[in-house]
Formats: sequence, structure tokens, C-alpha cells
Amino acid sequence: MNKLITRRSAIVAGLAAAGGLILARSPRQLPPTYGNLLRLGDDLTYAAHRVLLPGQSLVKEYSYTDITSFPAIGTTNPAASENAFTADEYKTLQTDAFSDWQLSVEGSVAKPRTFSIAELKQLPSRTQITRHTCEEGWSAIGQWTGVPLSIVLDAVGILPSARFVAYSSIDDWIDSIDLFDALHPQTILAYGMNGRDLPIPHGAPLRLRVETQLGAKSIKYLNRLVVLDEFDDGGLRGSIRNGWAWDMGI
Ligand SMILES: Nc1nc2c(c(=O)[nH]1)N[C@H]1C(S)=C(S)[C@@H](COP(=O)(O)O)O[C@H]1N2
Ligand SMILES: [Mo]
Repeated sequence: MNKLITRRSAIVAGLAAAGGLILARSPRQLPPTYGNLLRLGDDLTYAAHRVLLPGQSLVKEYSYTDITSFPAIGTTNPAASENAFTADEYKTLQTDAFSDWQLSVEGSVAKPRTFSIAELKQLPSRTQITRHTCEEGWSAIGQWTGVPLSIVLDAVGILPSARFVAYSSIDDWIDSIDLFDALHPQTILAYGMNGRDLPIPHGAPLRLRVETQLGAKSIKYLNRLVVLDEFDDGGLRGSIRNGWAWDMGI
């Protein structure tokens, strides 16, 4: 019992310290609560994760034989989008194995630029077999191949003022992560799944894999990264649209 109390108070003290530390740096570093109960838990879980998880510890990686079937959910083909502009754009890009697809990297970087899939494939790659956990309650194990986001950020030179990376997709999903997650070695821009090019239902030609967060943060059909100095989750266009927290750390 005593042990429990001690451990608990240690954690509470740790939380307070982390919260204080983050707040002392800048209140804008904490996710917003949108003035209601919805995101009240965010600040605490966020601070807790950042203080309780050591540095850049890796999430569990699995072996080939652990790979499971993998449902595709949410948008599974932007070419079938109700938004005619999105549908046309995706159909055009789909020709020639997405050779005209561009990932734009901009914001607080020294050299903003775009990358084609071929250019991304020339950068060092990482392959990882991980468990995807959806906020809806299912999980699946798959193998992902791509370029670590840290390598792409290095290539454009993030400025010292940078603190977050916002990202968006052709089907207009928008979200952001902090640099802790962005520079995590398992955060990759994946163009491959289970040894093949990323299939359309899973986000072709490029998706983000943020293994330290629930599946909703791993957006598919990724086409834009914006390095930010200040917190921005996309406001009402971001994950709050679905009633989700900004921080979905696991
Ligand atoms: N662009 C885009 N990204 C997305 C979604 C989506 O609908 N559109 N759904 C999200 C959710 S909630 C989950 S669980 C995963 C699903 O990925 P999958 O279809 O490869 O299983 O993608 C995430 N990324
Ligand atoms: Mo999800």
C-alpha cells in the first residue's frame, strides 16, 4: 500500500513538474481544450506521456508471421470522392504510378520544396512491422516501408524555432504532431506496405505512420507538411471534427 502511494505521488509530482515545465516555456505548447470538457484530458495525458516515456523509446515491432489482415477504413479511394475536384485530381495523379504526385514541405524550414515519390524512395528507408490501433477499437499488424520523417525534415532544414509539424491529405484530412513524435525514429512517410507499393485503400502513394499515436494520426494520401513554430491542430477542420483528442499517444 505504501509503495503504491509513493509511486502514485511520484507520478503526480512528475506530472505537475512536466506541466509546469511545459507551461513555463509557453502556454501555446499545450493542446487546446476548446473551452469545454472535450479536450480537458489532453493536457494531462500529453504531459504524462512526455514525462513518463523515456526519450525516443521505440514501440514494439513484430515479425513477418505476426502480420494480420488489415481493414481499410475512412477514405479508401479519393477517386470516388463526392468532392469532384478531389476525385479528378486523384484520378489524374493515379496514372503512371503516381509519378506526378508531389509532397510539399514548407513552413519554418530553410529550403521549402516538393518531393516526388521517386525522390522519397531515393532517401534512406526504414521498414517496420507494427500494430495499428484505431480509436474505434480494432487493431491490425502490418509492415510499412518509407522514409523517416526526420530525414525529410533534415533535407529541408527545420529552423530552430520549429515545434510542430502539421500535415494534410488530398481528401482534406488535417492534423499535427509535435517534434517529439515527428523526429521519432519510427515516424515514417510510408510508400510501401507488406512488401508492395502502398495500395490505394491504405493511402497510395504516401501515408504517414506515427506509431506512437492512435491510427487516426497516420493520415493517408499525404501531400503536404508544414513545419510550425506554434501549436496548430487545424482548428475545426482538424481531428476535433470527429470529436477526437489532438493527443492520441499510446
Ligand atoms: N486521409 C485519410 N487518412 C486517414 C483516414 C482517412 O479517412 N483519410 N482515416 C484514419 C483512421 S481513423 C485510421 S484507423 C487509419 C486507417 O488506415 P487503413 O485504412 O490503412 O486501415 O487511417 C487514418 N488516416
Ligand atoms: Mo481510426
